[in-house]
Amino acid sequence: MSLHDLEKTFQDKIDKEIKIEPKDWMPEAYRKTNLRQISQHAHSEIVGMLPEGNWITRAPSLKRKAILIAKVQDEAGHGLYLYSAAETLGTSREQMVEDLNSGKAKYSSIFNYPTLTWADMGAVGWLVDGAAILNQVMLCRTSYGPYARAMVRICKEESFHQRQGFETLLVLSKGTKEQKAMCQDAINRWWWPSLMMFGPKDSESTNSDQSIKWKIKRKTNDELRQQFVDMITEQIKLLGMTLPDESIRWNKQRNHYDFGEINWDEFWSVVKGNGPCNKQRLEAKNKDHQEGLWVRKAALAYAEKKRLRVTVKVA
Ligand code: BYC
Repeated sequence: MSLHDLEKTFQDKIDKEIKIEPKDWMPEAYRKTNLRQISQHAHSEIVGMLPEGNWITRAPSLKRKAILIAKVQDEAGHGLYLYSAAETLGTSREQMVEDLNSGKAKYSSIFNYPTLTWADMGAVGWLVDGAAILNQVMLCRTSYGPYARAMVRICKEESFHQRQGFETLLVLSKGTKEQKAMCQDAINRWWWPSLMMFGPKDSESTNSDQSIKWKIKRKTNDELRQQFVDMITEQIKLLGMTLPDESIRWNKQRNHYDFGEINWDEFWSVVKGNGPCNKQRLEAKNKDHQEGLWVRKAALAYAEKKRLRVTVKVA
C-alpha cells in the first residue's frame, strides 16, 4: 500500500470510531503525539503524589490518613497504567523516567505549587482532581486503544478522589472560624492554577488542531476549562465559600459563566521550570530514584529466580 493509502485507511478508522491499536500502522506524528501526551500524563500522576504525600504524616485523624494513603497509592497506579500504555508506542519505562528526572519531560504545571495546610488536601481533591476528571472523561474515548482503556479505570478512581476532596472542605466549611478561613485560603490559592491545568488558550495551543482531527483530544482546552468553571461555580455554593474572581457571572447569551483573565505569564513560567516548587519536585524524584535502586534490583532478582524455577519445572 502507498503512504497515501495507509494514511487514508488510518484516518477512515478514526472517523469510524475504530480504535488504533499498537500493531496497527500509524503516522509517525500520531505515535509521537500520543507518546508525548501519555508520558506527560504518567509523569503528572507520579509527581502529583509528592504534594499530597506531604500531608500523610500530618493528617488530622487515622481515618483521614487512611483515605489519603489510598488516594496517593491510586495515583501511583494511574502512573503505572499510563507508562504501560506509553510503552506500547515503542519507548521504555527507563527512558521515560530518565526524561522526567533530567527535567527534559513535562508534567502538569499544577504540581509545582506547595500544599501549605490541611485544607489544601481538600482543595487538591476537589479542584485539581475535578479538573483532571473532566479532561480524563473525554480521554476515555480517545482514539488510541491502550490510552482509552487505561482512562476508563482511572476515571472511576478519580471520581472518588474528587468526592473525598469536596467532603474534606465541606467539614472545614462548617467548622471553627479558623477552619473556615483555612478552607477559603486553600480555594483562593488553588483556583487559578487549576484553570491553568487545561493548557494554553485555544489560540495558543500548538497541538490541539491536529489532536482533535486524530480524535486524541475530543474537546479543546477552552471548552473543557469553561465546563470546569460552570461546574465549580455551582458546587462552591454548597460550601458557602467564594472563588477569587470578581468577574465570574452568568452570561445568559452564552449559557455559561464568564470569568476573568488567567495570568498566562505565570503559567508559562511554571511550565518552563520556574514555578514555586519545580526544583524541589525534581530533586525529590531524583533522590527517590537513587534510594529506590536496591528495591528495583531486588524485584528483578526475584523475578529472575521465579523465571528459573518455572524453566526447571517445565524441563
Ligand atoms: N502543564 O498544545 P497544547 C492528575 C504544554 S494529573 C504543563 O494545548 P496539548 C492528578 C503542552 O504539553 C492530570 N505543560 O498541548 C495526579 C505543550 O507542550 P509540548 C494530568 C502544559 O497536549 C495526582 C504546550 O504546553 N492530566 O490528574 O494538546 C494527583 C502547548 O499546549 C500544560 C493530563 O496530563 C500544563 N497544564 O494539551 C491529583 C491529561 N498544558 O508538549 C491529580 C492529558 C499544556 O508541545 N493531557 N502544556 O512541549 C492532555 O489532555 C493535554 O496534554 C493537555 C494539553 C490538555 C494538558
